[in-house]
Amino acid sequence: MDDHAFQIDPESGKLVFTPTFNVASHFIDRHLREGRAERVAIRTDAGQSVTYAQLARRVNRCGQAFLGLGIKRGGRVLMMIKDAPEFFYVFWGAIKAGLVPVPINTILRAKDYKFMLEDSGCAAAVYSPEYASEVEAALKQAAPAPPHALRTEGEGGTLSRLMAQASDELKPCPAGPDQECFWLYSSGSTGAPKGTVHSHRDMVVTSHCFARGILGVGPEDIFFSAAKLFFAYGLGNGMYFPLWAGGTAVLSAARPTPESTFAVIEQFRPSLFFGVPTLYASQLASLDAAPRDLSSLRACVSAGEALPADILRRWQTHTGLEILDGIGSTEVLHIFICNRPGQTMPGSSGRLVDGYEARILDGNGQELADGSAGRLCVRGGSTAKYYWNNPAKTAGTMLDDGWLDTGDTYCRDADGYFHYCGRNDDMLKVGGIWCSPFEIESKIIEHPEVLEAAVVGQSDENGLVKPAAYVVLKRALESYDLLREELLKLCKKGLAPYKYPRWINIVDALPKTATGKIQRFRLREQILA
Ligand code: 3UK
Repeated sequence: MDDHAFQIDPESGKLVFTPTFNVASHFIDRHLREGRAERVAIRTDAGQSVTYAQLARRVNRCGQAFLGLGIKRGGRVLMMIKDAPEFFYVFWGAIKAGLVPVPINTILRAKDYKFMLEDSGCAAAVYSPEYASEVEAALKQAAPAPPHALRTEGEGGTLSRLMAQASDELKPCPAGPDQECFWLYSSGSTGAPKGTVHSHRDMVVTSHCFARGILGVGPEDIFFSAAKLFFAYGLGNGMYFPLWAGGTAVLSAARPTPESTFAVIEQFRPSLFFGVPTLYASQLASLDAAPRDLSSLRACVSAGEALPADILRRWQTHTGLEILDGIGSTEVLHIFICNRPGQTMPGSSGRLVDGYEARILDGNGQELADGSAGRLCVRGGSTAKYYWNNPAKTAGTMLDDGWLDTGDTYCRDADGYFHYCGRNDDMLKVGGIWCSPFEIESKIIEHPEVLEAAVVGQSDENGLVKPAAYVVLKRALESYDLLREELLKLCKKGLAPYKYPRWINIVDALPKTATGKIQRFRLREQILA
């Protein structure tokens, strides 16, 4: 075998990589060798279209631009970039040049970016001009500030200008299948995100196991992911699955609403659509009002949080299509348990994806029989090796022999279907994105009238979890309407937009431990009672 290649071992079905392996060669350069140079790799709703040949040259230019800045091998490149072709250039250009791209959620606030700029010790931060105000505020506060900060385009010394001056040739930096390739930040229950370190092999494994194994992707497929590229789910759906298949990625930088997503589907006629449950729920409400043309789709996928059975059933009635619900995580990189086409069980996350193993453990680490709920642990070829700079969290999550603790409680039935039973921590998924109750509580107690606060998940009318706040005040007030308004304003201004509490309840006291720690699980029990 030439370098940068892999084979499937006919006996074990496992992927066997050449010792020298830079994943950019497979996802980017292979298409030129295989005669796809003039095929369209990317289309955008801003009217752009990029062929595989153009993509390969721009990836090289971008890698060369980073090397030209003097960024050394292994240097992190933080990416606050919208869903647009530049995202591809930066991500793959960095990897091909031996650097480590770190895509970051683009709807965060300056304080979040400051943390990641400092925690990653990045060599460069690259951002779309749209996010300049939060990112540049963070760049001013960060200590130390990264040596290089670049807007992708627009005024001043931008990446697009450096790319225009750079060579369009670049040899892949020799790496290995198990060498560090890219990071994704995963949120923690105290609000401090953890840099999750992935290797060169990991995108190959998820593409092979999930995109090929479950979806059967091929070069004719057109992919549209409403989940953005910065999210591990969207990174696969909207970028590296299409590149794996030699298909076309359709990108939209717009906020995913029923109108914006349906408009993209009608215009670009994708064969595969990827969303989160919250979006499917709002798309259904819009379909009730007016039908849309979804005839191009052959499969719809949902992940990020549990898909309520009722949403799946209503979607089937309206569109004649299934939604394949699957659970993935930043640590595993993509979906490892999933419903298969023609075999969906509404309300279940489906069965194991081939290539992954799962165990459900009790509190003592003993494996449980089918039908009992416990901690879900998973093993497979795409799991992250460690969290950056966080040996304690690494030891708690990445267990012996390659097993990973998902932090979820699951129950497997006799037919091998997995049923989600909740989180082992207090973290919430809102619209598929992590939300730390601690972070929202900290914001609420900034208000001078507030003594203490607790935030828990509560189901809305679609059965989807949203944050609910329980607030104890320092003194009684005549009316609570103004206070509720002020608290909402405080949260909407200081937190990422999806994190504000949808309900604010004023209460006399909160359930606590003897040591004074708020017991969110007891609060949840009290609400259900
Ligand atoms: C929860 C689900 C029930 C679960 C992700 C697809 O969501 C992704 O990654 P994150 O790191 O979160 C992981 C956690 O989210 N979850 C995800 N999907 C489901 N719970 N049903 C589901 N279908 O708590 C899990 O531990 O943000 C999803 C692909 C890649 C991903 N990173």
